[in-house]
Amino acid sequence: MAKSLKLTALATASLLALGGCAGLGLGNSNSPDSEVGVQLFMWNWDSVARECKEVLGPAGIDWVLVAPPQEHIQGDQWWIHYQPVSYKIESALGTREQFEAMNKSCGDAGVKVIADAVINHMAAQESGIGFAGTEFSKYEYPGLYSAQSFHDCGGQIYDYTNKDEVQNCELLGLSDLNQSLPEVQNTILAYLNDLISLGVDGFRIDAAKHIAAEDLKAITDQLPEGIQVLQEVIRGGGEPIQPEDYFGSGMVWEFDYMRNLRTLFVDKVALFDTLESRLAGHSPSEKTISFVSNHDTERNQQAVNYQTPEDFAMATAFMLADSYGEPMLLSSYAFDSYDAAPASSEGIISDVSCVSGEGPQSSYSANDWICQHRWPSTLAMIKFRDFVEDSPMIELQNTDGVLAFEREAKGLFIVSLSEQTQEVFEFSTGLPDGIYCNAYKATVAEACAETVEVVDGKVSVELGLNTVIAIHIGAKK
Ligand code: ARE
Ligand code: CA
Repeated sequence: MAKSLKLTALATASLLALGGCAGLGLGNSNSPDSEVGVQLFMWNWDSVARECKEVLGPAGIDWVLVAPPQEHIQGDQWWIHYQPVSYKIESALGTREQFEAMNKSCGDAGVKVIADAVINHMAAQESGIGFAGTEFSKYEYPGLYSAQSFHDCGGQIYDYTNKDEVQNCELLGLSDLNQSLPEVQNTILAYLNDLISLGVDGFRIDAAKHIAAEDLKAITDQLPEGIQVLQEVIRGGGEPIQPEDYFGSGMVWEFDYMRNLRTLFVDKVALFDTLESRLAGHSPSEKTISFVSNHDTERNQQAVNYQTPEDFAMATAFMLADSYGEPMLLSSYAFDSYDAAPASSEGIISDVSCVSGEGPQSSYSANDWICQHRWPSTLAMIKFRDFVEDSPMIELQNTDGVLAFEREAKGLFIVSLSEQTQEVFEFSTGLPDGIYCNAYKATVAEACAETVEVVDGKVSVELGLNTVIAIHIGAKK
C-alpha cells in the first residue's frame, strides 16, 4: 500500500517556528553551529591524544569530554575517578605531562577538550592514601581542605524533594564541600585554572545539582572568557532543583531527551503526537547538550546503550539529524558488572584498541572498546548535520511506527520502528531531484553503499523494521 503525505501550509508554518534556534554551538566559540562532541569514557590521555588526531579532528567532531583528571582514591572500579583526593593531575588515566600533551594534540586537531570537574565533593572513605600518594581522611585533604570546608549535615542524601538535603548533605556518602565559603571557591577555582593552564577548553560540572546554583555561578563567573561550562543537572520529576536554575553558568544535558530516545528506539513506542511536542518540558535548544547515553545511564537502564547495538546506532543517527540541542556522542567499553573498569596493567588503564570500526556488532564481550563514534553511520550523520546547518525541521510523518522529517530543503530523515512488511512509503520533499547516498548505510569501504532517488519532489522508499534513511544535499551520487 502506498502512502503519501503532503504538508499543508499551516503545518509548515507552525513547524517553521520550531526551527528558529540558530546559534547553537558551545558557548561563545566561533565554530559552526553544528558542533558535535563525544564522551570518550575512561580513555586514557595517550589514547585520547591519538584519537583526536587520527579520528575526531578528521571526522569533524568538535569537542571531547574526558574523565576526571585529578588524583583519586585507589581501587579497581571505574568510579574511583569520581572521588578526588587532591587536585594533582596524576591518575590511572595518565600523568600531568600526558594530560597536557593530550590537550595539545586535540587542540592541534581542532578538537576542544572538556574535562570532567568533580567539585561537589571529595572522597567517601574515612581515610586512605590516594593514587598519587596523598594521605587523606574524609574531611582533611592536605593543602586544600579541612573539616570546616565541608557541610556538616550528618548524613547522606535520601530525599531528592528536599533542596537543602540535596545540596548540603552527602551524595552517596561523599564528603560534601561547602561552596558558599570564599576559600572553598578559591581552591576550586585554582584547580580549574590549573586545568586551563594545561590546555582544557571547558568543564563538565559533575553533580552540579548538588551545588547551590549561585555558589557555582560565583565560581564559573571568575573563569576566563570563552571557557565552556556544561552541567550535569539530572532532570527529576517533582524535584525542586531543575536544570533551568543553572543556565547562569552554562549549558545542561537534557536527561528527558535521552529517556525519550530509549522509549522510542528500545521500547519502540512513539511518545509524542508531533515532533514539536516531543520537546515539551525540555530545556531550550541553545542551552542543551543532547545525548543518547552517558556513562551513568548506560549502566542504569535509562538509556539506549551498547547492549542493543542497532538501537544505539539508530538513536545516534536520529539525534544527529535532529535540530534540537548540541549532540554528545558516547564511546564506551563493554562491561559485565556495574563496577568494572576497562583493562589495566599495574593500576594504569591500558591504551584503547577499538574492537572494530565497521559498525555495530550483534554483541560485545566484557572489556571490548566499542568505539561507537567510529561507526560509519555515525561519521556520515555528522556530515549530515554539518550540511543541513540550522535549517528547520519539518514533520512528514509520525504514525504507523514511522518517524519522518525534513531539514528544510537540505536533508531528509526517515526511521521505521515497526514491522512494515516492506511497505512502500512516499514522501514529498523540498530536496532537489537527484540520486542521494543513504548516510545511515555508509560502510568503511563504501560511502555510498545505498542510494535513494528524489524524483519530481518525491521519494518512494520501502520500510521494514529498523529501516533508516538519511539523505542530504552534501552526499549526492
Ligand atoms: C560509589 C559506589 C556507592 C558508594 C560511593 C561512596 O557505587 O555505592 O556509596 O561510591 O563510596 C560515580 C558512580 C557511583 C560512585 C561514585 C563515587 O556513579 O556509583 O559511588 O562515582 O565513586 C545522582 C546525582 C548525579 C550523579 C548520580 C550518580 O544527582 O550527579 O547520582 N552523577 C554524577 C556522575 C557519577 C558519579 C557522581 C556524580 C559522583 O555522573 O558517575 O558517581 O561524583 C534521580 C535524581 C538524580 C540522581 C539519580 C541517581 O534520577 O534526579 O539527581 O543522580 O536519581 O540517584
Ligand atoms: Ca553539595
